[in-house]
Order: sequence, then C-alpha cells, then structure tokens
Amino acid sequence: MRASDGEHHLAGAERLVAGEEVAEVTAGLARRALNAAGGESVEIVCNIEKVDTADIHYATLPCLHPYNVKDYHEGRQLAKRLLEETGVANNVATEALNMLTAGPGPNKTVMRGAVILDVHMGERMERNPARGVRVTRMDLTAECHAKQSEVLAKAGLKHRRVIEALTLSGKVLSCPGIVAELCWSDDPEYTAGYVASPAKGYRRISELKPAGQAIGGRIFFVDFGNVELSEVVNYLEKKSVLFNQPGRVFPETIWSPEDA
Ligand code: WAQ
Ligand code: MG
Repeated sequence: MRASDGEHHLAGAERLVAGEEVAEVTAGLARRALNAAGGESVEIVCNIEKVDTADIHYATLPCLHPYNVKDYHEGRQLAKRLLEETGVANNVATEALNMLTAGPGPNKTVMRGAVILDVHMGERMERNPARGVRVTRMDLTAECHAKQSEVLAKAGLKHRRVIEALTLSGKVLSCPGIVAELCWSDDPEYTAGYVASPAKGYRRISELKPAGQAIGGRIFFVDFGNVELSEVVNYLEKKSVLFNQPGRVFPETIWSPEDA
C-alpha cells in the first residue's frame, strides 16, 4: 500500500500473507492510510500480487543493537563510524549522510523508495530518483511477529516502526551485494534511525535528525563486484522473504564520540 496527498508520500506498507487474509489485511492498510492523512484528501494505491509459495525464502530477522546518543549530531557521527566499519569509504559515508539530510529526491524531496549507492564509486544507481527502489514482498509469520514484538517491548521498543524497519532491513540484508543500509524516517516526529549490515545486524541509533524535520530516506550500499544492478533490484522488489525466526535484541549502548 502507498498513500499520498496527490503530491507527497504519506504512508506505505508491505505485507506477505495467505490468500484468506488478503481482504482483512487490505482493509487494515486502507485504514492506516486514511489515518495517516488525518482527514485530508488522500490517494491510496493497494496492489495485490500473487506469490508462488514454493518461491518463498524463510529467514531469521537481524539482531538489533540499540545505541543511545545525546543528540542527532552525535548520532550522525556514530552512523558514519558504523558505515565505515562495514567497509563504506569515509567520503562515501559523508556523501550519504548529506544526501539524506538534504532530501534524496528531486529538488530535495523525500523519495518513495530507496537510493542504491555503489559503495566503491559513491554513485547513485537507481533509475528513477523520485521513486528509487521499493522493497516489497516481505513479512513476518504471526508467531515470529508475536515473539519479536515481545522481545522488542522488553527493550522499550514498542513502536510499530521498529518492527517494520527491522523487517524491511532484514530483507535488504539478505540481498546479494548489500554492504550496508542507512535509514531515518521522513516522519517529523520520529528521530531514530539505523545503520544495518549483514555482519553486524541492525544498529539502531536513538537520534539521527532533529525533531520537526520531515526529510528522511533510505540508502542501500551495494558492492557491484559480483552482482548486477538488475539482480539487486529484482531481488528487492520481487523476492518473497518471510521471517519465521525473531532476531536477538541486545542491551542498550550509551555512546558518545569519545568512545572508541
Ligand atoms: N522500500 C524502499 N524504501 C522505502 C520503503 C520501501 N518499502 N518504505 C519507505 N522507504 C524509504 C522512503 O524514502 C521513505 O521516505 C523513507 O524510507 C523513510 O520511510 O526505531 O519509519 O516509513 O528502529 O518514514 C527507522 C527507525 C524508521 C526505526 C524508518 O521510515 C526504529 C521509517 P519511513
Ligand atoms: Mg514515512
């Protein structure tokens, strides 16, 4: 589902469910879009596609490491360090952070999907810079959702955005060629974000932007050494990934720039 006011993206969500759940889930997504619009006029697109159950890849959600920082300045310093640790060059990491700060879409707008960045060249690869690449066809089994929600709640991470971002990122990290992901929300009131990577999992950063800022986005860093762009895009848009095992949630790390 994606909803807009005709001009700006308002909400989006992806599900992967059994046939008998489609009607109810679709109604829920429509309700969610209407809520996001808060009574204003809204355009809702719900696209329902058939998936071959034999093609579903079952997977485990990434582990989550919460990092607590004092403010978004420190959060961005941490994000930069974590990106560099995964093999993103210093200048590419800086450029990526600047891109999300400015607004990665045309004329400094929010994109509907994600930027694909060549991790070595620092070049943007997505064909349509307003749309980007949208990750779809991923979800959690009901049991996995219940278990993951419980572990997250114990860590004080009850917001729906956390489990949804963890799911999206879980699919991204399972994609061939992916080195890292950087994300923060475009919701002006939601200031947390993350850096994720296949080896280190989902590293959540409590502050990555100032409150009131409606610019956000996602950047997928890809090593194109052994993979083609079309393969990456096809995987992200078309491969069905269903998480049936929750990821571990680690205790919070209080981080400051003096820390090694
Ligand atoms: N595929 C690719 N990119 C997407 C998708 C998707 N399915 N959905 C959203 N995006 C991009 C798009 O550019 C949005 O502007 C941007 O991501 C942010 O989307 O506390 O809520 O839904 O651990 O605002 C991360 C922290 C929250 C969660 C992310 O993103 C936590 C969030 P939002
Ligand atoms: Mg949003």
